Amino acid sequence: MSDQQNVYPVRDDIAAKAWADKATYQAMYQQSVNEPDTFWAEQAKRIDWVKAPSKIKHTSFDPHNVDIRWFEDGTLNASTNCIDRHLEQRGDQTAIIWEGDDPNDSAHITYRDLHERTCKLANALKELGIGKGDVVTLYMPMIPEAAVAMLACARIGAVHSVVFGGFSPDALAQRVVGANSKLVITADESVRGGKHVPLKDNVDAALTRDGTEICKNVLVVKRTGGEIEWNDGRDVWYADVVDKQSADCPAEEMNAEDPLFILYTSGSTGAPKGLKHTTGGYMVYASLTHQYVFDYQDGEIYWCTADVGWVTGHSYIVYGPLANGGTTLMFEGVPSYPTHGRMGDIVDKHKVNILYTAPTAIRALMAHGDSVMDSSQRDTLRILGSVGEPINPEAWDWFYRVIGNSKCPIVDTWWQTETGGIMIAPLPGATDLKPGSATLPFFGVQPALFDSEGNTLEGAVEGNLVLTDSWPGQARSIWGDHERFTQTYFSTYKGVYFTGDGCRRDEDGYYWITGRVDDVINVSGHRMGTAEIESSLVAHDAVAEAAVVGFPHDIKGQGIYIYVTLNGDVEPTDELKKELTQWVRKDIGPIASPDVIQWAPGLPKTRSGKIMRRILRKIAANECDGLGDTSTLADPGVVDELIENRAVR
Ligand code: 6R9
Repeated sequence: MSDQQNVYPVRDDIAAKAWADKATYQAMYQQSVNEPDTFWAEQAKRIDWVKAPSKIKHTSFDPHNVDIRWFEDGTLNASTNCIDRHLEQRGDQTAIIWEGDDPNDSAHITYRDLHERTCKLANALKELGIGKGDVVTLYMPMIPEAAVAMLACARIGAVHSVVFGGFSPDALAQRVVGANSKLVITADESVRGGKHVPLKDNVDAALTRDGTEICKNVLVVKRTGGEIEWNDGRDVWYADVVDKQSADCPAEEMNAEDPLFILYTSGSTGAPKGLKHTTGGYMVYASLTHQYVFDYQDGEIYWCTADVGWVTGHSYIVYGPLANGGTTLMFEGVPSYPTHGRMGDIVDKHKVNILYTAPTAIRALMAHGDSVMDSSQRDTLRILGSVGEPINPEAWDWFYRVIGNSKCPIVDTWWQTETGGIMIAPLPGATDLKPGSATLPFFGVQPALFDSEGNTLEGAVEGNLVLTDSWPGQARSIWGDHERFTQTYFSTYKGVYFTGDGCRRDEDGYYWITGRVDDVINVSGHRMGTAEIESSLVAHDAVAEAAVVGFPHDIKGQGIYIYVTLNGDVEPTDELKKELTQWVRKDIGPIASPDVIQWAPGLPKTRSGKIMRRILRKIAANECDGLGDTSTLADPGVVDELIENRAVR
């Protein structure tokens, strides 16, 4: 089908009251790229500054000197922007709706409550010796305290580093050490789908690892009352230290370029890297994108289903919606519990207007048929959003038709941990939709497609997606390793930011993300480096060598396919496959669970010893006919062996 046949024009009812129609988008976009200083000086006014910036854009992508600064002489505080400035007008408005894992559990937290809770925790953090510039690690369930903790850190100028609660003790330890973190905030247990996850036990295990002595305290929220070990002198109950504090805590005046948070993400090589996001540009960008991309209108109920452990949770559960004085819903559980109708039920229960979720969640529900949404009406919905991976047209259609009752535009939002906020996406009142396309760039975003030699490709074409100039939400560095930041993003193509994604542009200038072109895989919207999983496997005694690739998976988007070469004397048994599966889960976390393990007596390598992943990807995808050129292989025979014994799915 040609792209032209499947177009969903902007709806009149949406355009009539939207923040931007077609002409507004065009005018604002043109100004944002032609006169960035003028455009962003104006947009910066949406944020309350202690001292308004006079310098706007100061950025260089030159690989000899990558230097990214926005609003550099401005000062502000992120937490007052998310809370205090709303108190007068909307102190009694709900800031956070919390929906527990159990459908009978929910809570409404007003802006006034949020202020009190944030100030008390901020004072408690000070009592624990945390101050400006210190890094606090958050390893938390999806409970209001997670948002409060982020805001409390921001209030006193501490830098938060949220680690997804599904990561293993080792992964957590690595991030505590990497960020030199003095405090971990956690809960006794988290609850998801009726099951308890032992967060505190995981923290205990993590803090036995080398280098974690830097961490002096563990602040523990009592979520379930489940049994936990207690380490006197290190562990502190949240209520014990927070409840007694004053509800007043002056906010630290931060420079626009002071760090707001670190967030670890996977790349194609090496250990996960902690991206550094700063305060001023990030806040301007998170709030502007949240308003325009979701067309957020005053009083609307907005629900992003992400976890706060991912960048989507940072920008679009916490900072964006709260900076805009919105009502943001935070869900503790999973869409399949207690029934597959839960997502629709929550929409009805809380009268949700905007629903932002991930293709993998949609596909998982879709697999149960249209009737999974029978328990709900969902007629409050106005706008739908998708993020995390390409959305296939079938899932798009189901999302549109079944969840959105064929009346809600879908904003397919392409962006990354590194970009801080949404980069390519439709605006509901301005952009005609094409299922599967993230459509057009947001204000200030200048995409280009490059071939592998670094030539710019014009017109309707496919290539590697780069961004030719900076935007305010961009990560400034990798924590403690600016050289790696430069190497990773600015050295493949000189003078531009390389995204790692492949992309097609059609005749209307619409962008269609095709997926990663590096060794990063995307499993259920979670980013993982194949190298991380490989290094976990080779640490097992039985394993001589391992190669990990992604393969197409109906629900997860990509699954994890592992080729393992065993040490000479080891028997390849099903028991051992189970053991290796457990090994990886334990080492990295359940999100890295292998889907398929194939024994590989040999791996296809070039004569210089490089594993030919291109071939392994084809075999894993069952595309054995088009293997392409194998003549550079040191031993072409291993390929036949792998094809013959490939795992049949
Ligand atoms: C926000 C987030 C980033 C990678 C990115 C790309 C993929 C995200 C997408 C998408 C196609 C979309 N991705 N959104 N691909 N269409 N709408 O997901 O950040 O976890 O860092 O992942 O996810 O491959 O490079 P992060």
